[in-house]
Amino acid sequence: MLRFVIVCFCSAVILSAVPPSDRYTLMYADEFDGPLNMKEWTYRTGARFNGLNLPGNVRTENGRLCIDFKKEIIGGSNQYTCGGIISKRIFGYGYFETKAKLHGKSGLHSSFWTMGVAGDGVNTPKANQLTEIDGYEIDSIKPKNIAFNRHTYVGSHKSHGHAIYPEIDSSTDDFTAGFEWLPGKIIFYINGKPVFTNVTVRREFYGPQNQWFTALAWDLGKAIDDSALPGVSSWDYFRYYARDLVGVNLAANGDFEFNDGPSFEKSFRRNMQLPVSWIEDGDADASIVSDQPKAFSKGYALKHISDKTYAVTTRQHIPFIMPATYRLSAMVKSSGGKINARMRVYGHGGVEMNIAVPHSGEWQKITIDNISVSGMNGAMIAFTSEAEAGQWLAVDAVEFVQMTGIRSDEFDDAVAVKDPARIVVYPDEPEFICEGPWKESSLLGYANSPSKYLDAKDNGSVWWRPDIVQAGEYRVSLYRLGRAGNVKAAKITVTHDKGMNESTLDLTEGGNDWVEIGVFTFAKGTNGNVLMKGDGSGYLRADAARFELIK
Ligand SMILES: [Ca+2]
Ligand SMILES: [Ca+2]
Ligand SMILES: [Ca+2]
Repeated sequence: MLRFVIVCFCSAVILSAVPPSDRYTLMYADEFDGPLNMKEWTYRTGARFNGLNLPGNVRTENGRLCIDFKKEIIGGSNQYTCGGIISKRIFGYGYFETKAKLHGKSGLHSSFWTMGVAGDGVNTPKANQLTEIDGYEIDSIKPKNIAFNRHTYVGSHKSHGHAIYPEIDSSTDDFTAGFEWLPGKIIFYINGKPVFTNVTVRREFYGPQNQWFTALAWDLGKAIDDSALPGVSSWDYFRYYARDLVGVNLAANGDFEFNDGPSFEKSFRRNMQLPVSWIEDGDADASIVSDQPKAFSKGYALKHISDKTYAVTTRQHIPFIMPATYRLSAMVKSSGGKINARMRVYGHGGVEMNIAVPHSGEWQKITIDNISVSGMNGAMIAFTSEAEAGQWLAVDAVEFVQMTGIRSDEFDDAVAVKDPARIVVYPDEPEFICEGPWKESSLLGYANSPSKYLDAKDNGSVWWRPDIVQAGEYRVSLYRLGRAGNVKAAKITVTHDKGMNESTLDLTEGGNDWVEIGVFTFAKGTNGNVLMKGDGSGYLRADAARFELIK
């Protein structure tokens, strides 16, 4: 159920944490009053680890979701049974919270977590398993070990930072658990207190995911304590809050990169017919992820093409965003001919807005500005083509960005939205050019991006060469990863509109900090650059360069 209400956190529920800041607005809540709403949830089913997930083990009682843990005779043999529910809706950046009291004798793994599942292809995408955020996982044999984690599933499965909070017993009293999912970081809360932060790298795989409440029989190699059965884990509510995210790209997989990649393991190779995080209508076979023509960003783009006359839409719902003004943009290319293609936004509380995709053999940016999102349903963004056989459209770098609202500087640079007056060149971008055997470092640089390093004796160099859109005076800064084993005096050469400027930068000093190199005039284009070379012994470390227009 959707509730557009201010919730009163009365003193009777002392443990009910309020959101981490007053910027948050409640967007969705299920208080688990009355029978479980099967329009909103599906059951987890099937055998996993030591248990059989059964819908019959899921119930509501006294305003709580209860999952029973039993040992019972099924099909003539003794089995442990348990259960879980998965939301039909998907939830993205925001604050997720529940209150729980869990089974406390050995054998049950109770979790509050988010992870994408295969959707129905109508309301949610068929391919959408990008990330998993474990608001907590608790093994009842150790009810005081509240574990947090984040996983990614694109390309291969990776776990990024398991942590344990050991301060409370999850089985004796209700406790609240929440997490803020923000660009660049996830902050986990217990009883309203931030207890762990998981840093995500810039441009982490992003897309709204499904919410799970599960209790799974799992012996972890120890005996399950049958004497404590039947047991139960229970949850009082699920609440989800959104906040202003001005400047953040909220499109899921707007670069169409999550289907495949050169280093991806075969088992995680995706079906190129199903663009991850997108939904297809009409002649779905005409909507694919492709590396032909060459993508605008990285390796792949969306392509509409068929050997028959076709009509197809590739769309995504951006749910639970703050009412504000948004901008939709994309890079596009098309074959020309009679193809009739449009970029569209609808379902945002106003009449549909759309723009024709021009016929162009070069990548062109198209934009729909001043999209006023009202109400709580978010917005649908879509690309629709009607074309003859052989005619095609390509789309890449889709951005849906909040333009009005409360700004925050804590993550503006963590996202891919380009501001021509504030250019940041990162080591994973084509404007960062290195020569020599540079390696990717595990040291995270600016906006949690991996940095690069090189042994100075290998005589390498690096250029940051921004594409200047607006000529003018720019303050140039380098993000320094100062470490004791680095080069003492790295040589910096700035090539600008009036000549060259040489200086040195001490890479043994500072920590993770911006260092101003100077103010220089740059003409439009890519003639201006910053060059860094090593001198002496130690490591040369390179990360982001920033060019801020000052006049
Ligand atoms: Ca409740
Ligand atoms: Ca791309
Ligand atoms: Ca398709």
